[in-house]
Amino acid sequence: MATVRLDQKSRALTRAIPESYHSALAKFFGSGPTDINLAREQHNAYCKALEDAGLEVHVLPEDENQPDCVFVEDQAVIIDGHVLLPVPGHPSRVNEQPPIADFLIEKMGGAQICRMSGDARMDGGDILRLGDIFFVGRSSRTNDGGIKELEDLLEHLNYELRIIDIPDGALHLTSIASTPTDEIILAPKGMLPEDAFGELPEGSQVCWMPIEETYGCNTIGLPGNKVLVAEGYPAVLNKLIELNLEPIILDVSQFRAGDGSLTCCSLFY
Ligand code: CIR
Repeated sequence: MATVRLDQKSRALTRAIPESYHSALAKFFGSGPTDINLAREQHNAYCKALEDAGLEVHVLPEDENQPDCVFVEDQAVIIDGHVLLPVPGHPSRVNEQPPIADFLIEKMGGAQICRMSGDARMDGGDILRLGDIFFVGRSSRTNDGGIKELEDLLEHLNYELRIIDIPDGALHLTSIASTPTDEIILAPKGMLPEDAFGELPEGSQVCWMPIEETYGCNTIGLPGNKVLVAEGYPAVLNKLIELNLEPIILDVSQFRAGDGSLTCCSLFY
């Protein structure tokens, strides 16, 4: 989940992997999961890494009728205690949302909940936060109606929203960029125009990574300078070390096989 600041990451919601995960949607990074036991091992290691970093982690049960249900990031947009429940951009993923919504409503007592409606569509994976600036990907999953609803919420909260057109070869904005800290954006050089993120506040910067390491640009910054990073992306790893962060490397090959990245598997609430 890329919509909370570092200091707001204390509780994470994740969801277990069903046997049906082998039928997850896959046409960008992956060609479909091949090993459900390995996927589950990798997911357990992911949850443990979050716990080891001091977070309280809740794992919702899997739903065999929802092959993509592990990718909870797409089902809710949580900003400063407000929850926007989007209409997911792919029809096969719509029924993943109710248990996630129920959990958030119960745990975030008093949170303001908005439900997207009509033709608006959005996957939470299209939203990225850098301090007080939000970026949204206009993608095959997120349309102008969805962006308008996010814009209304952010206007109410006094935050700026910048729109980024996602190239055809990518699923979501967070598939190609992340904010390992509240001042740094990691993104692959050549995938987006150099001015895609616009002018950033003093002290903030985009770190452009080699395009072959696009998948590695999805990281999760955690309190205490820790950052989760996928195994196999040396330039990204070196950049994180150069930034004085403490990388925690995870093998997420079976997330990738289902087009998912690190951020896709958690919601910080
Ligand atoms: C999908 O295509 O919807 C899933 N197989 C992958 C979702 C990944 N989520 C994300 O990037 N936020």
